[in-house]
Amino acid sequence: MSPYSAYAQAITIESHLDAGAERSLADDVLDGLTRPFKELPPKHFYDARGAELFDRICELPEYYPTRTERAILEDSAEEIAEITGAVELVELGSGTAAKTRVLLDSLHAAGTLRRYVPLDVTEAMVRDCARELTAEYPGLRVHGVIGDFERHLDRVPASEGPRIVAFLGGTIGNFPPGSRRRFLRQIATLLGPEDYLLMGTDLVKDPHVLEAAYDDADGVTAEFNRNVLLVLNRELDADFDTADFEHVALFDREHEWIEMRLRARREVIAVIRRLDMEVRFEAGEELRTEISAKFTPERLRGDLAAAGLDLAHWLSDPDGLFALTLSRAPDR
Ligand code: AVJ
Repeated sequence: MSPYSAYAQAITIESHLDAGAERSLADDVLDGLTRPFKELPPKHFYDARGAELFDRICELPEYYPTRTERAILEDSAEEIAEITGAVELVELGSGTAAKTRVLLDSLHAAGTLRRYVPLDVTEAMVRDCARELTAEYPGLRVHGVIGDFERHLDRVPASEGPRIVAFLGGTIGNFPPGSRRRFLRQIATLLGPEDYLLMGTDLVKDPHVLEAAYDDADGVTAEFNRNVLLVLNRELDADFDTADFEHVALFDREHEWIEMRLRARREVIAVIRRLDMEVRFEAGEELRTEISAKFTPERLRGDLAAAGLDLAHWLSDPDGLFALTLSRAPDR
């Protein structure tokens, strides 16, 4: 048997991308740009250029979440393997699975690891990481699910033993409070009595530190923010000029979340041909493009509890910038 066929057997990939994905951008634009307070959901940032800019953000000195989460993972991967005894790792929004390798290493070393289940919208990411990881970890099977974690959680295969469902990076912060709890409840349906949710959350801290993380000196985040307009230009045949919009990032102390906005520098009338619509911005008018919630332990515990989850282990860095938590679904 050639090594190629050995790897091929170790890999299963299923795709659930359909016309629904494109409809969601059109629907979100129709819905979000006709409101009195204009808004677009952050998931549309991530075309190829947006993903590249996000990777650059993760390397910025001001953007502490990525490196801090990785450091916590490195410090506690062994403990996580011990606590969970997981035979499989399900990862929501797996991307390049860079941080995941730290976990896979410790589960592999503990001798329990059998399967990795990445779920991501980017087909190439799922296929590439399936190929790489089956080669890196002998005996590992990868069951990749190409889909949107907001729509396709029900496509995650039934578990084969104790599992970790990982939702890393602090992406839970992109959900406003109501849908955050709804989404956590959906995640809870993936957890049996032996399973854990491993979630990364950014923590409340000095607003200056937070605002710098979303408004870096090199302007990478500003470019990432404006890139969503280029997505509209390409996908919906719109005619936005990114130079007409200023990047705004501010910490909302009441809601404890970062907001990113695009503020019109002058009156802007944009045409979105594919939707047969015109959008008008007054000078100074803002479009909200992202919220990124920051957590206190109390609030996180409350959100998890509202989803029927028990926060069992709190793992953080010495400066308390970021937290990884392990939560369980008590017997239902
Ligand atoms: C990928 C959602 C975790 O909120 O920090 C980074 C996205 N936006 N800089 C975040 C982001 C601006 C990031 N998440």
